[in-house]
Amino acid sequence: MSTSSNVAPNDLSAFWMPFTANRQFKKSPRMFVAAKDMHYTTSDGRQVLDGTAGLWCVNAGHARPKIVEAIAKQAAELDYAPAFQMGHPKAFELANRLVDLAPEGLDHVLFTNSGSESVETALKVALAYHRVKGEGSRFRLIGRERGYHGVNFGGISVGGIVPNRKMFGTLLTGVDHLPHTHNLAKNAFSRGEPEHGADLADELERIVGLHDASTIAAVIVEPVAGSTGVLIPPPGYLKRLREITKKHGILLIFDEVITGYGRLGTPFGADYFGVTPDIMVTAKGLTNGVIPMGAVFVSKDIHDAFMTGPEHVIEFFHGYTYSGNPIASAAGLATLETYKEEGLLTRGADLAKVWEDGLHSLKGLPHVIDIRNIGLVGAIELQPIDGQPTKRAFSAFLKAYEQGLLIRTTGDIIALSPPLIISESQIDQIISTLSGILKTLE
Ligand code: PXG
Repeated sequence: MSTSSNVAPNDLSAFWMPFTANRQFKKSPRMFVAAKDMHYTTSDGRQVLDGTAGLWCVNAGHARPKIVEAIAKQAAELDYAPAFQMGHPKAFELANRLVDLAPEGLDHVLFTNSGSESVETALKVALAYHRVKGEGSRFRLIGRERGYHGVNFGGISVGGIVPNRKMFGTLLTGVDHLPHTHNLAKNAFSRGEPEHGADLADELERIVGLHDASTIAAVIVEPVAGSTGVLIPPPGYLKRLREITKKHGILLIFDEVITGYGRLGTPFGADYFGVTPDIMVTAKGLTNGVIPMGAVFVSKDIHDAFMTGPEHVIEFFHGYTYSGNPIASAAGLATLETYKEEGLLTRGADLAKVWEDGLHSLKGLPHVIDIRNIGLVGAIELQPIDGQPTKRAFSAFLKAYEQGLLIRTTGDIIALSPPLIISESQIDQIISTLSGILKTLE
């Protein structure tokens, strides 16, 4: 048997790891055994600066006392309560706090256990909403190329990342995709929102023209596409999507699993861009990544459309055993308190300039073909090695880990999204470590 700090490579075969090069990992494992604030501790006792907030979720940093205490207390007090036909106070309290924080008009919350489940929930609400309104012909869902909406069937159907889709059969039918907005030729090395490409939102008019508005239920996009390499929308793009969807009675869903809870320097991406969707999908930062939980915000209009018929009948046939789980709810409440006490939901805005200047100082280093930033998110796009896509960025990831820095890579793009408690000197550390690595990459 192994303990967490004593894991030998021959113990590793049973766990088929998610989105991981399993054979490479198991030959040369990278293990974290502890974490505090901005740092992980590795199994060989090294400190690693967290440049990615875990997987874009630990927005308040690691092992924050309030959250740790809330979880322990809740586990002892009420560990589980049935989620269907029964309630417990903390889920209601959390929903109220979330609605207070959300853009005006998003007045109701459905709880889930992940971003992927939040996406499925949102898509199902959208389809059912039209049906209860008597517009059941609206069955189409429109996503976007290079979009990431988790890994379940609805999410990969509206998503636009080829390897996540191509293995899995026919997916959902009745799905179409907007073009993505990434344009290196015109927008490389933009700071913040890139200048060109707002007109790509008009492609939605083309799609509506093709299928007819009466068949379209919803459009789902990430305000800033995260997993696919930090693709930032051109100014006006999301506003235009809002106008077109409204005009045609189509619901607009923002997938804010990454952009929610302070990542852009505002509570939500909707606040950053000044565009309110009909449905907002969140997870990750909701509980600081500590306990799995997601929240789907919906407008009053959507919610109220379901509240008809006999009162003893279930209004929406959907939910999870762990929807609004007591421990997750307690973690969510403590997380929101921590964000509030420390001003973390807007701290990204204070740091954005330092972050932007640091990142863009890497321009001109070998293989760097683009640098992008918004709030406390950054991306460095590298020229792929001929015939070996992803290899260059992956070797940057391995080198960074050896040098005490955690980064993410997707394709040949390095993505950065540190906890919102990061100090300016830690930003400098990220930039100087990356600068050293970029100079030595093959
Ligand atoms: N929507 C969006 C926009 C996401 O970014 C999901 C849905 C799915 O969430 P769950 O909780 O089911 O994983 C995500 C998840 C990365 C990375 O490094 C991104 C995610 C997850 C893991 C890694 O790009 N995003």
